[in-house]
Amino acid sequence: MEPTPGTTGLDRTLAALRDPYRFIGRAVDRHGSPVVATRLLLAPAVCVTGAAAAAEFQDDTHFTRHRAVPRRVVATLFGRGGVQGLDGAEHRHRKAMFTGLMSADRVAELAALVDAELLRAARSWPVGEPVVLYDAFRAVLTRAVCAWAGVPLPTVDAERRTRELTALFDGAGAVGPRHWRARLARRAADRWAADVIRRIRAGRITPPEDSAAHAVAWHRSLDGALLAPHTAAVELLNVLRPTVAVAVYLAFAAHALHHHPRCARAIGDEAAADAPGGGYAELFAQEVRRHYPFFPAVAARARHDLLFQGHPVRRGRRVLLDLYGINHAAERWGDPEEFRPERFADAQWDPYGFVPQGAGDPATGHRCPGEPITVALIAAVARRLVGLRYEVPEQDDTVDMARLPALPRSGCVIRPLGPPP
Ligand code: HEM
Ligand code: MYR
Repeated sequence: MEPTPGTTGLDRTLAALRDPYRFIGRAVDRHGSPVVATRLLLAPAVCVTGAAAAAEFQDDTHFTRHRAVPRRVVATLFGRGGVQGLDGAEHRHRKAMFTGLMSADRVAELAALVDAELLRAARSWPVGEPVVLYDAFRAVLTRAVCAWAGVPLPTVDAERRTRELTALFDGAGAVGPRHWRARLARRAADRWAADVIRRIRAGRITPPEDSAAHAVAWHRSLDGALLAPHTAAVELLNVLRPTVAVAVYLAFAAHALHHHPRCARAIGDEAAADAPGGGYAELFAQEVRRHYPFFPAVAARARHDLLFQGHPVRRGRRVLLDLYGINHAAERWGDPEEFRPERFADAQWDPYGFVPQGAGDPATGHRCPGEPITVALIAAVARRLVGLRYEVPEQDDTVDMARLPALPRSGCVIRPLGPPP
């Protein structure tokens, strides 16, 4: 047994907030160990990186998600009582409700809805006027995902719901007014979604049987009971919110198309040949998810005193797994800072080595169930964007790595040169 390098004496929360995506990677480099002790949010914590650490982290006999995530993230991003904080049989049962929504047909339907909404939006853009793509994408995704999920969205409410769903993920890791807006948005969104659930159960709205709203409203726990309205609301928002959050990846996709014209040409050629899905646009989507920063790290707590990669970890200690660092590990990716979709053409899928949305198996662990949606939407929007005629005006589109989530500073501004074909 080797002592864990690092120190729990000095609180490092501010340093983590200054550089949230590289904080763990830097600590690991400094100490020359993939397991480093530190202090965050006034409590001792352990930071870990690497595929081997990711595999060990997934073992729920050693780690629990109960109270693993900081309260401020639960009060905004996740909500109380949702799948993210469950363990064991209860977690697997609740998780199946989400994975059940991701059939290839249903994912393709969502991609088609997003594409149609984006085309509709593009038709309304005045030629020559700047459009902030990140903002346009959030509005498009909100409308599309509500339609797809069976959630009524009157036109007058669309802007407000877009703002609330955005605040939930945009302010979770912020400090100050952005964070407080997220807390207010959580309250408003919980009330809205609980009301949708009550109306479904009262028979006042009847979403299609294969929709998310139907699945959540009628889901039964292992004890046979329907979810409490507030819990059901949190789970319905666990479908709506992250789908709107795909706008972050879509902004990065627009950024990549601009900075790597050869990728735009390859996607355009494929679309022109009317090639079926699964081609270059999908490799591009995977590289967007690997290359750009989004979800920095995931958290769990040690169930008991244990050895992690040979280092002692005390019972109850919070352990943070470095998602961003694993996607940028030089040993695995060779040239991690290069944007190169081709690397996915013959990639052997390692569920612990490519972890943009968590590690391991989504059915048994906490890995994100929404990856098929995320990939399909990035690919569909990339295909649509390369078919539009626009110029990219001078702007600061550098990626703000100190922001949570990171974003191109300008939000990616384009100027349409003509109506969509
Ligand atoms: C879990 C990221 C999109 C639904 C997660 C986790 C991450 C993540 C890092 C936690 C993994 C862990 O704890 O080990 C993302 C990112 C997305 C995205 C960056 C891009 C926008 C989606 C979509 C959906 C979704 C589109 C559903 C439509 C969920 C749910 C969980 C989850 C329900 C909780 C799973 C569990 O605790 O078992 N996601 N996600 N996510 N994601 Fe996503
Ligand atoms: C989702 O909505 O579930 C997916 C996208 C959310 C991204 C939010 C990124 C910042 C949150 C910081 C969480 C740190 C947890 C240890």
